[in-house]
Amino acid sequence: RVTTLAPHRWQMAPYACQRRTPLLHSNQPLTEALETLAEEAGFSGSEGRSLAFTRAASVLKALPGRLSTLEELGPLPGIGEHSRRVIQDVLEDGVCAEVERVKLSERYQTMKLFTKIFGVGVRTASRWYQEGLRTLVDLQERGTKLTRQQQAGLRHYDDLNTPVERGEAESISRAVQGAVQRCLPGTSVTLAGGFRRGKPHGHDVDLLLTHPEAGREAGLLSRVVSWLDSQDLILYQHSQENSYALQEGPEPPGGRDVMDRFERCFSIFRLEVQGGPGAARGWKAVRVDLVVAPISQFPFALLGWTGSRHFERELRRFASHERKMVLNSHALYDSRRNLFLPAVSEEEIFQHLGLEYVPPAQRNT
Ligand code: DGT
Ligand code: MG
Repeated sequence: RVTTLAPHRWQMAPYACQRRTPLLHSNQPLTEALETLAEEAGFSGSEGRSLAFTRAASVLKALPGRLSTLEELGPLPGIGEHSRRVIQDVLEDGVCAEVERVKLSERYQTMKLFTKIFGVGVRTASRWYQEGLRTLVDLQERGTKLTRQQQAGLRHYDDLNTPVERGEAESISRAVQGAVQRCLPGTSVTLAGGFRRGKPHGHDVDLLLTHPEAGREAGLLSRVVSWLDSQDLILYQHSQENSYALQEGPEPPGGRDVMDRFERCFSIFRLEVQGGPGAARGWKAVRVDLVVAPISQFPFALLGWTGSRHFERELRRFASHERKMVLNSHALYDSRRNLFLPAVSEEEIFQHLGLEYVPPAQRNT
């Protein structure tokens, strides 16, 4: 008896927050190509196009095996025509000419160089590019006006663009732990961001602080930062006060960036090191974000600061489009019933949303 096998087709849930996406996957060359185009689109201010490439890459990261032909993709959600062409090129030739062109283009390379400066976003980088600036030396020689943050970013450029190892992140976490125990015993320090998702290295260290008694955390950050500073552990910092008032109700998604409303410190730490690039001087500059959350908002803050960025975006999109709920790093609001849905854990937030729980290690979309 002869059976013809139908070509294999992958199945996939439409939202990235409904899928499990491990750190390591089998389609690296494809996702790298798509993410380069996503980055390039972001540099040109084409947010929609950037998102389309990011979505396509995210689908491929969740595939359980290596894609060998375009046909296997079938009608998978979230992969548009342009992304399919890129995938086909890479599958057939190992590279995609469009991606290679982008990578070699002066604009892309310059934008990458400038946006890697702490405190420089796409808009500033783009303006500098238009003004004819091309190198870091150009910035200095032409007397470009820089904020205090950008000056620090430029001063520590090489260190800040050297990956932070997990051991280094843990050592910084311990130093902050020591500081909070002096300032407010009982405060917990949680390593969030990529490290919580199991990444072996990252671009910064994201630390979440909270205290089990509501209200005790007020004013904590400035005391912690002063103490760390007195120990010569801080090379740069600027803090922002808590500007979130629950009474106001959450803002609609896609509006202002609501994740930035916690009491928060953007800093550069001076980390003592034995080996690596800073070994000769004995220390290395590391980007650290300290965020203070009141205990009632902690599960939302933890979920919001664990990432990935695309996972977060998809969670909020799912909440809004599928559940008429507004999710941010402070709260979850049900617009149909006009009420906030409290939670004491990340699991409970997923339950409120009617989503299967996705552990941090599977949020690498
Ligand atoms: P990394 O540090 O490059 O290894 O990777 P991640 O995943 O740790 O990325 P990171 O540190 O930029 O951000 C971690 C999560 O925290 C991310 O999913 C979103 C949230 N987050 C961090 N900074 C901001 C911010 O300024 N605004 C908003 N809305 N969210 C942020
Ligand atoms: Mg991070």
